[in-house]
Amino acid sequence: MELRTKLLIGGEWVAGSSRFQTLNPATEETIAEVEEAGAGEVDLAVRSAREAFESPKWRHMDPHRRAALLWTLADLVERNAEFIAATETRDNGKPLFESSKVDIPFVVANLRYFAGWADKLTGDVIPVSGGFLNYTLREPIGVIGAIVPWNFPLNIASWKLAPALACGNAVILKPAEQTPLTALLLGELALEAGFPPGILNVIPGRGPITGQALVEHPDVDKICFTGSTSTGRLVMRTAAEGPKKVSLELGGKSPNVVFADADLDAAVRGALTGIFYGKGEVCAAGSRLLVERSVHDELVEKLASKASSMSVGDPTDPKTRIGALVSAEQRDKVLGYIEAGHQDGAKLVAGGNQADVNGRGYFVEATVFDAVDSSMRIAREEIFGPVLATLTFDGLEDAVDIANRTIYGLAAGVWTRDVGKAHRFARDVQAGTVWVNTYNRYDPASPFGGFKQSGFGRDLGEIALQEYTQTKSVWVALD
Ligand code: TXE
Repeated sequence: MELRTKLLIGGEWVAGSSRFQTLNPATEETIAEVEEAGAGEVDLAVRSAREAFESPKWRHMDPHRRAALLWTLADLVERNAEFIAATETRDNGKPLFESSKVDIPFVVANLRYFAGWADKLTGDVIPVSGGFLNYTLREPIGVIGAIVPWNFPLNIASWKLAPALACGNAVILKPAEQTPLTALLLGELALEAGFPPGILNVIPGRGPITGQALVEHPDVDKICFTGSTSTGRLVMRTAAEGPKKVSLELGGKSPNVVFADADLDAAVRGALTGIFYGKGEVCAAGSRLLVERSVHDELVEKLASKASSMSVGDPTDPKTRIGALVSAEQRDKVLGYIEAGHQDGAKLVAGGNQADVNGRGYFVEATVFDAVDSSMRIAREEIFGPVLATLTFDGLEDAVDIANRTIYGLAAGVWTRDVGKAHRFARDVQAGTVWVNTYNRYDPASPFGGFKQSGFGRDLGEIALQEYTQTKSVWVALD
């Protein structure tokens, strides 16, 4: 494969109305100039998606054939995994270890999981009154605009397009402007797999230009979005004009709670993965560590020593576990929060600075603050970087109370050997995913999404099919 930089619309590679650069955040070098879809290209993409969606070739395609297309796409991604993972690492700055061992294999598994659903979308027969047969059909929604972020570029794209295509929709994928390259590679593979032209369109571009035009377009039936809470709010407001359907997966400030009876070494490992995996640019990052008072000193000491020895480095080195933040803007935002931590009186116990990796790139050290309380900015706001805020609690009720003291509700972790306590916490915490004695586990079969201001709608799992189908009720008079 080779890098693609044009827009994929209606099965053709076309020029945009402008261009933008995508950088390698580890070297600050330009990787490519990418075509940007303006309102005209967005309109073209919507028209070709509509035409492809309405075409009998797609509408009346046997469901098992749609499944086969998704399976073929999964095989093609797997065959090209090395190049795709390397491209993801160059574009995003994430360690090659993550893109090659986690992100791209997840894309493959996810495409296969939803391929399996394509011919299993059944309706119901409903026992209505009178002499009637009533049954339901589950039909595709139509043209889906998928707007995805830069932290798991291809992975989150697959969370949207795999179920959307399995259910028989047409998709317009808008990758984030920081990381457009792997989405274009996927577009190429979808054509090779044999998806009809126009069923998957890929249109890179900046949010306020391409993204906004896609949300505004009257012939897009649904927007599925993952990104910041503020942009999610704007997307929803714009979509209200249609009105068009919306699902939103937004930010988080997830609590990772360690009780005194936990396996502390496992909890330390879980705290580290919870915040430093993906450089902390993870919507479900365990960015608030809540530690029960009696084990606080021991746990924080272990954590600080491990965090201080975590090396930040060249993402292409297979041994690197913390790569470069996605952009200078994101690095500055993270450094700003480290400054805010100092100003608010939190105690720095690890990291706290930019990391020097060959004198270039947007690297920040694995950073841990202790003595944080819930009023501080670093405990309230999504940092989206390798910065952990440690708070102390006394007992289960206090843990739940502090855990829920946030506008967000995406995920939570709990570490304890007491089964009852684990389940009580899981019941009482306001979060869409709860991990017990583990953190950051995902599977294509398990739903993911937010409570509270972390959004609504679910990605992954059988429940995601609801986001991409609509129900039709059919009445038949029997007499
Ligand atoms: O996100 P945006 P940004 C959080 C994280 C990060 C902050 C800012 O805290 O520091 O958001 O990141 C597109 N109409 N998350 O500014 O703007 C945009 O092009 C339509 C959490 O990059 O939400 C991109 O494709 N689309 C999050 C996508 O929205 C628009 C992941 C996400 O970008 C648009 C990313 C508009 N007006 C950031 N403006 C998570 N939950 O995982 C932008 N976009």
